[in-house]
Amino acid sequence: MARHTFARTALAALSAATLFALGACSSEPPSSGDDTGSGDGGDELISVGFSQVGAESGWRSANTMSIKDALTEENGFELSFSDAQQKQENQISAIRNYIAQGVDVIAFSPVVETGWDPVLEEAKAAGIPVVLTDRAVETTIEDAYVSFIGSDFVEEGRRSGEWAVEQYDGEGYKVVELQGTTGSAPAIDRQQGFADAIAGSDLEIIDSQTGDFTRDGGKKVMEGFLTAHDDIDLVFAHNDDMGLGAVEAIEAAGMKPGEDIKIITIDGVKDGMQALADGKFNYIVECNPLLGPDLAEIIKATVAGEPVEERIVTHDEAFDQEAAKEALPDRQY
Ligand code: GYE
Repeated sequence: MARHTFARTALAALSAATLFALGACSSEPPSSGDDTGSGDGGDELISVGFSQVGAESGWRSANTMSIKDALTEENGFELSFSDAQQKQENQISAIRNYIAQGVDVIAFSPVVETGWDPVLEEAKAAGIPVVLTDRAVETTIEDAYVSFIGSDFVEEGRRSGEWAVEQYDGEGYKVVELQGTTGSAPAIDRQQGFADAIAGSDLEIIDSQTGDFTRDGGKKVMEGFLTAHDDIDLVFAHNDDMGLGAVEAIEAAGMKPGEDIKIITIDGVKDGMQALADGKFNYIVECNPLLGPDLAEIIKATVAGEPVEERIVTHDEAFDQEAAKEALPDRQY
């Protein structure tokens, strides 16, 4: 299948009004939950098997809602949706089920970067196009997927680090890092981008561990950091949820998050933006979870045999405390 220039409607199409309208019908996805696509190709609907990472964060919930809202019967899709609970083996078996069902298109958000070659090869052999959303894979399979839609995670890490340097360089800040899921593209890339940005400054990462992108994980790891170090100035959390867990741990230790210990996170979901507006976070680099509309377009173009864009990079903003106060009332997720 040819793939070069897909006239990208991009995220300009994701106007607030559109998102709001999509959000309004989110509660009743047509056929979600349990690997039930028909894939018979006998009707007009495009059958899609989507394997989601899990439900680990506010970002993920918004992402799932966006996908289910975009891939509706009304829009021409029959969606089979499965939640892998952050386990690669669950994703691989979901994808194998979709191959066995003979869906028209498989889409997934890979929990980790590596280990996908066999199942990607199987999809290719079955002639089923694959679309990646959100996270990247490392693969040796040629033309393993038609398109990859998602943010530039290295850039998100870099922007977080650049802001930290701008604000705090010269103060000898000690930084702890709450990493996302080990081996996942956003954890690898955000760590890299942040490290690159603070190189040459006097900010120093004194500890770095995974909190698996969950609030609980962030809290537990932060408790450990607070026990091990009495000189933490700044937390860099790879997502809002882990940052919110850190807030709980810092408060429980009798300190003020956002003041005694500064916090920078990535995502920009409502709870994170609220914490920023409340002065408990100091900065958020946004990661846009609303990938459903672009995914729907890419799938339609793929099935129609039209060329599609190989990589669609989502547009992300960044917020300080004042910007969060302004943005909060209109925040959709
Ligand atoms: O930042 C985090 C989620 O892959 C971009 O996964 C996504 C990340 C997001 O759990 O909150």
